[in-house]
Amino acid sequence: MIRSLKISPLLLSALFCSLAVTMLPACSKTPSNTQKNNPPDAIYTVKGQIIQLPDPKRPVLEFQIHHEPIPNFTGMDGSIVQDGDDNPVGMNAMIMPFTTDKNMDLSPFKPNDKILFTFEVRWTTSPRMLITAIEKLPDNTEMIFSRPD
Ligand SMILES: [Cu+2]
Repeated sequence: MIRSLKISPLLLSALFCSLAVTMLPACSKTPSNTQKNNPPDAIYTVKGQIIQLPDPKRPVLEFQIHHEPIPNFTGMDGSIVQDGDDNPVGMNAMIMPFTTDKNMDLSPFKPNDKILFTFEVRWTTSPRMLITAIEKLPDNTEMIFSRPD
């Protein structure tokens, strides 16, 4: 079964930016100081909606984001994650916890905000999913949380 993936121009440019980030550090808005000597396995830029903000006073509260599908998401082995029918699908839209750099100011953000964010993946060290850039999108930004058939 083959699914066609409709990718919005914004997401496409975001994906291109995430590719460029690996070659051009200047593209990254908030370089992570703590991870300088520990290059990520992958970097993605994706749209999402804030479900829950972290609270420094209550570490149990994670930063949770409902992110759009990430069709080029690769697993630990470096290949695009497949579904049960061996089709490369990457990562479906889901609500997922992320870590942010301690220096990142999240005060402008609130639950339900639509955002464009960049995160780094490190499979063998922590944090596994580290957000390095985040920006607020207009409230009327269209979000796609289901995979087109
Ligand atoms: Cu996810």
